[in-house]
Parts: sequence; C-alpha cells; structure tokens
Amino acid sequence: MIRMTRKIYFCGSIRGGRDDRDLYERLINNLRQYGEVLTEHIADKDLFEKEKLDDKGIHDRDMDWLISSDAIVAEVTQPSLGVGYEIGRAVALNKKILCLFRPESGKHLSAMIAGANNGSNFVVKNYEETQASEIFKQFFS
Ligand code: 6K6
Repeated sequence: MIRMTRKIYFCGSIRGGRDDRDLYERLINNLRQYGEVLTEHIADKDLFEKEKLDDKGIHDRDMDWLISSDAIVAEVTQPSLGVGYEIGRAVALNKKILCLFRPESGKHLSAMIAGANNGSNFVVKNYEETQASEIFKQFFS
C-alpha cells in the first residue's frame, strides 16, 4: 500500500509583522512529525532578501500549495491580511483548519476567525506555547 505524506500549509504573518517569527519556527519544527510543511519559509529570518518572486508569483505559488494541502495550521495572534485571506480561501476549499491564538499577547482575535470555530474541521484554540504539542496531537489524531 502506498502511504502519502500529509501536506501541511502553515500560515504566519509576514508583512503583517514578524514579531512571532521565532515561534513560527518552533511550531513548524513540531509540525514536521505530522507531515510535510509546505510553507517552512515563513520562519525564515532572511525571507525578504531570499524571495525571488513578485507579488503575483508569491500569491499564485502559495495558492497552488494551499489547494494541494491536507491541513492548514495558522498562528493568528499577529494580525495579517494574508493569513486571513488564506484562511478564507481554505474554508472555501473545505480544508481542515487549525487556528492558534495566544490571549496573553493582549491582542483580540477577529470575530470572523474566533466565530468560525466549529470544533471539527475549523478549530480555533486559545493557547500558550507549551500546549502546542498536545493541540497538534489532538488535531491530527
Ligand atoms: C518578499 C518580499 C516581501 O515579501 C516577500 C515574501 N513574501 C511571501 N512569501 C511567501 N508567502 C507569503 C509572502 N507574503 C505573504 N505570504 C503568505 O501570506 C504566507 O503564506 C503567509 O501565511 C501569509 C502572510 O501574509 P502577510 O499579509 O502577513 O504578508
């Protein structure tokens, strides 16, 4: 039997602000045990220097990856138009979605994300980083 590797699309803020980049790196490293993370560049310190594509190239490549993915994991604490857009497109594609928000940041999550939680294929979790492993385990079980 051929077993296909699960493809995970991780979303995190880029132009919305890079304050949580280190956290994205740790989350992505944790997620690797559950499949191939298509968007590991989101944690890259030198993303802005390395990226060779223009905005249309980035959008079209990322949309192809989103379409091909099996699950979306979005760190939504740092507000980002791009992440919100990806989540909306993922909903339209009937993808399995996990959104992670850190209340201790003092920020307030958009009602359009918090209110989309249905506990099954769209899961929104308030969390602290120490809880991420357990949340991933449950989400992918
Ligand atoms: C080069 C120069 C400026 O930005 C870059 C590289 N940009 C991106 N590379 C890859 N993915 C991107 C890029 N910009 C946005 N995205 C996608 O949108 C990612 O998948 C993120 O999850 C999300 C971030 O959106 P913004 O609005 O915070 O940038």
